[in-house]
Amino acid sequence: MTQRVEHSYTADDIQVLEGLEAVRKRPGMYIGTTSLRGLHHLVWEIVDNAIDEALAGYADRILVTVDKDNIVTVEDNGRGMPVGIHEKTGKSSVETIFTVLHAGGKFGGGAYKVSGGLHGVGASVVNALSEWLEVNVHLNGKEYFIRFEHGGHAVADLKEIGKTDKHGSIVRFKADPTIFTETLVYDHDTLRDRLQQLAFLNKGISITFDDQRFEHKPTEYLYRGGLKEYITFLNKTKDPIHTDVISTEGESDGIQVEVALQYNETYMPNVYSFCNNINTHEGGTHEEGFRLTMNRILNKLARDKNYLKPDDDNFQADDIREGLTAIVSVKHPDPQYEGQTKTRLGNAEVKKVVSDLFGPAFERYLYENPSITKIILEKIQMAASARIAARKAKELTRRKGALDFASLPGKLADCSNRNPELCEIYLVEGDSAGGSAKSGRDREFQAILPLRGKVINVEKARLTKIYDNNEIRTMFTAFGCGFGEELDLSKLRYHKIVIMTDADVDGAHIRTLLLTFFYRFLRPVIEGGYVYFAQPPLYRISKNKVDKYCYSDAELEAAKKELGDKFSIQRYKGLGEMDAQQLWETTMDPKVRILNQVTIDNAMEADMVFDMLMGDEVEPRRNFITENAHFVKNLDI
Ligand code: TTJ
Repeated sequence: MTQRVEHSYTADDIQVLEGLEAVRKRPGMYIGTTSLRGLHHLVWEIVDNAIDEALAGYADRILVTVDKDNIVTVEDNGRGMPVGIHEKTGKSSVETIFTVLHAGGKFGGGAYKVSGGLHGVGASVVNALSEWLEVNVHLNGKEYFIRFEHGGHAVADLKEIGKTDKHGSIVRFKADPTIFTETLVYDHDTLRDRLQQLAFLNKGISITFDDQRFEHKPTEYLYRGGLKEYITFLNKTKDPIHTDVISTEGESDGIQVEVALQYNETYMPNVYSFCNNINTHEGGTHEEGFRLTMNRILNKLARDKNYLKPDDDNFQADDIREGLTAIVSVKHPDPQYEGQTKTRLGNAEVKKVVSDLFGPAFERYLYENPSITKIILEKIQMAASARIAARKAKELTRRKGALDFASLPGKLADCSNRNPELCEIYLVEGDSAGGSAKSGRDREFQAILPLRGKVINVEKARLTKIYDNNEIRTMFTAFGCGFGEELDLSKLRYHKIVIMTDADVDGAHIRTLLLTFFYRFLRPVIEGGYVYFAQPPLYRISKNKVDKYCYSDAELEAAKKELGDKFSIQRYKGLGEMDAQQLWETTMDPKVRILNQVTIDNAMEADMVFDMLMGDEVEPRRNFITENAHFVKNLDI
């Protein structure tokens, strides 16, 4: 469908060029950043167009390829982009799609654009930021081709290049190195995870990922069960307490709603929401509609079935969420996003639509499945009693002054400086390494907290037990910033919290247990960039009484070459093998040490990693621990 417009051909043509120039001048305005994340945006924008064609009902297969030179190809088996001359520009419609900002939506053929990407900014942005981009269209028995170079300029008009019996669109592009100066190398896991997620969120669409930089075969993601399969996937490492995934879908006022949920044995809620395939991290009206409906129906049932006595207060939202894995996904023709990161859905009407579609279906399911209802209500009842007990325990803890600094157990060797910006606290595995760290540190600004034994797995323990745990309490007290809803970052006593563990599997395990704890109780502390991993050396290589420490195998190899013959190598297995002086010189001295800052780019991803780590499956955990670098980005040396 084209639109009638009154611009003249020439005027529009100028506007076109200005448009793409503007994108190249200020890429950040269109893709947020030109870092790795921005690079991936290019892929998502193109993929979203293919998803739209599939959601419109014309395509069911999408193939995404990354070749050895990081050239990306996205192919769908849809109708094929329109090839006729576009009234407004006088150029082919394909060329118009890739050279006019915001042109995408006008080719939707009546179907609205639902997928996320750059919120519809369009394929032209990708073209503008590519060294070159090529499009092949298979349509009505013919194949067409066009190529753009140097930031979006068509080399020639769209041209018929042969016959075909296929239909669909193929886009290939090479990101422009003068724009993406940081890196042109796509991250395999980022692409894979998002493509898999898109397949979960859009049931029946086959999405194949072919990463030719690696030796493995292409992977096809195809989920006919959609969100139901997504929930099963999320609960894979946990024990569900009922076998069915409860799900519903429907449409009202042009808004599509899908909900799926299942309770598991754990105590942690995992509720995710999406609008138009975008993860709405900050929630919004769809999540509210879901939560209120859950609360209303489960409280009503609990009263009817006498789980709540007439005098009892209603179950709280937190009781109902314990161990709940749920996904709410809506598709909306005109989404309004709010919040700090524009990931909260604001459309007020969505709350009622979700509630009207999900409520009756959920209620019917529970009435038809009384045994499952019983399991769920018993779990919620347990959560409520645990909450009441935990509140008492917390009050008691507070009354005893356990969170006051004065009551700190003797284990913490604090620093003398009181300016949090300058202060660091080392969480050290084991008493012996703790001892070395205490002697080796600069006590002016470095505090040491030795951790005894295994850190409690907060995913697997009830709140009472967590609050009762000595290491946890000492950490809360030492950090000083409180936790959960009462967390106040301005009270954080150290702006660097450094996790220092052995460079072995046990050390990695302790690290992940600590991260889980931070993630669940002190997330803003991670988000604020205050958490780091220390990196002890793996080797010491010595020659003529001169020592050199190596932090990786590559460094060791380089050092061997440099030193020529006759040297001795010591491999460090644990922090305990180093004396205080060595520990300072290699791992704690700000002048030489390597600190890896912990980041959470994507809360959901991190959460799933935690689930995997904390779950009972040994194999994925071992794999993760060996590749652990995922979490962290190398920061200051
Ligand atoms: C629009 O209405 C007429 C028939 O084609 C419709 C359309 O836009 N189809 C379409 C676009 N299919 N696939 C695309 C597409 C695919 C990729 C990979 C990238 C882009 C920018 C568009």
